[in-house]
Amino acid sequence: MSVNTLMSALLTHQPDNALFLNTPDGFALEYGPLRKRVAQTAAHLQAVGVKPGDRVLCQIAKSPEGLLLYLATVAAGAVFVPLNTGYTGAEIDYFLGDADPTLLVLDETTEAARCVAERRGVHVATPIELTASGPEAFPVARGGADLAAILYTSGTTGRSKGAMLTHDNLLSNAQVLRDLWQFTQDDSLLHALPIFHTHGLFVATNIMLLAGGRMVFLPSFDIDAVAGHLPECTAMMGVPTFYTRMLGDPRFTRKALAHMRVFVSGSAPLLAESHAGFKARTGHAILERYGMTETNMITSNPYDGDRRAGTVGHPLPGVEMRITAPDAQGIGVVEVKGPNVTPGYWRNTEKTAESFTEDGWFITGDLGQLDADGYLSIVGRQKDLVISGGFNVYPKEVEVEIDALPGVVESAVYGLPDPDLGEVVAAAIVLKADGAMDVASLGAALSDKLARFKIPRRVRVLPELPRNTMGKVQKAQLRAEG
Ligand code: MCA
Ligand code: AMP
Repeated sequence: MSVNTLMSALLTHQPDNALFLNTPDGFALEYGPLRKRVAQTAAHLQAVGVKPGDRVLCQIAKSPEGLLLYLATVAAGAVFVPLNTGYTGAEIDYFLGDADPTLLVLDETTEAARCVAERRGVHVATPIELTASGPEAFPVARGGADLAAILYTSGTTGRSKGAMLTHDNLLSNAQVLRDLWQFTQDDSLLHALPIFHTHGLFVATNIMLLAGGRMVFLPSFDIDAVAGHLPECTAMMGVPTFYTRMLGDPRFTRKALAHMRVFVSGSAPLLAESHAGFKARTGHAILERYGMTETNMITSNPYDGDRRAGTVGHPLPGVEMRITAPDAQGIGVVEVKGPNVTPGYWRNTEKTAESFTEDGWFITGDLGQLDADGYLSIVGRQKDLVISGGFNVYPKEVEVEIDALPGVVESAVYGLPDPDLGEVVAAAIVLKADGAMDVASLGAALSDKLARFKIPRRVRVLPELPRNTMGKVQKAQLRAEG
């Protein structure tokens, strides 16, 4: 009999197994009730017309219901498409058009949202409606090559692309990471990441569901809540900002964290000094790994063995990695092949073709270098990208919006180092005569177009942009000038 590949693996634990979820407001769910609620939610999805292969587009706050919706969508044979909660109406409209969903899930279904969605023939519902008790549906059979999710990532041309992720992509990566990082049902993960990205949704959640462990599910990274709940946890996963904030707080001592098994970092570079500082303060060597939405996780530092600061470790078992066209220092583009890699971008054969080599390797756009022991370091990026607190911002997308503003001739958007977020978005703008622009006025002008995290926090007005002889804007020079 055919099975639902991902759900058959994730929802196998005994009904009385350790708590699956536990939120600060006391919400608790064990594996038995979880299975039942997933089946009930899948039935609601089917009742509103969601069929196998259909997309379910969601923009919802982090909650246990959000997680049920992910699992139920996959159980119904459909494709989960979560969106950053910061996206504006204009951004959502683009995703509605591109993802072409059957159902849009919003925390509050305002009249305006219903009108926009219904004009496109899309049903609108809330997570509460969809996760209410009712009849149960059996998981719909889905094979490993079927889609489980589409995650949007911005592109260098300014338009977001939907990375398609199959059941096999997600399951293979979660199995490898569970084993490598030795997660078991005795683990309790402090989960403070959002669940609309790979890190919080797939790396954290799929691993814990596979292991049959417990999660303390915080709505966001609140340092007091983290300090309060870490004593009942064994593991934590986070972006580097989590660890720099913990280092700035005297409560996270060696004694307070002595019971912890592992701290994992990823999504953005962890500074070697943060790694060393955390080790000196707490005795824990943070385990840094590297991945991408399109590839899931690619490399990891060892669980047993030397976790080297400033490196992202070795390729995961079953994942092939190579560095193409290395220069004299061995620096080249990281390329990947394996069961973890996306089959391509949703309804975008052109971008899919551009992202793979002729012999089938996915081109990450990251510049890497291997040391003598095969540890990879990400030393730069070929792609024009800013990573702010773990959120990716593609400068082109912001430049297009700034350039469209009245009074603007042109702009260049780039990243500047920031002690808290790693990088922040900055803009250099050339104005028509007599214009003026600062952070506040630019923020106000872009507020209904771009999510807050994409809006420049530093703005400079220049008479012209620095260009090389080829006419290319010199972003390195802008960065150096601050
Ligand atoms: C929030 N704001 C931000 C960011 N987050 N601005 C720039 N960069 C950010 N990352 C803005 C809000 O819009 C708001 O703006 C103001 O900052 C305060 O919001 P608040 O929610 O209080 O922010 P915070 O607590 O400071 O949040 C920072 C954070 C959070 C904890 C680092 O951004 C976070 O949880 N990031 C994790 C991202 C993540 O999961 N990435 C994984 C991607 P205003 O005041 O103007 O309204 S997956 C991935 O990259 C790959 C696959 C991988 O390898 O994992
Ligand atoms: P995303 O588009 O959100 O999937 O982000 C993927 C990108 O984040 C990668 O291509 C890298 O540039 C970056 N990234 C993820 N993890 C790390 C890490 N540990 N160190 C450096 N960069 C990272």
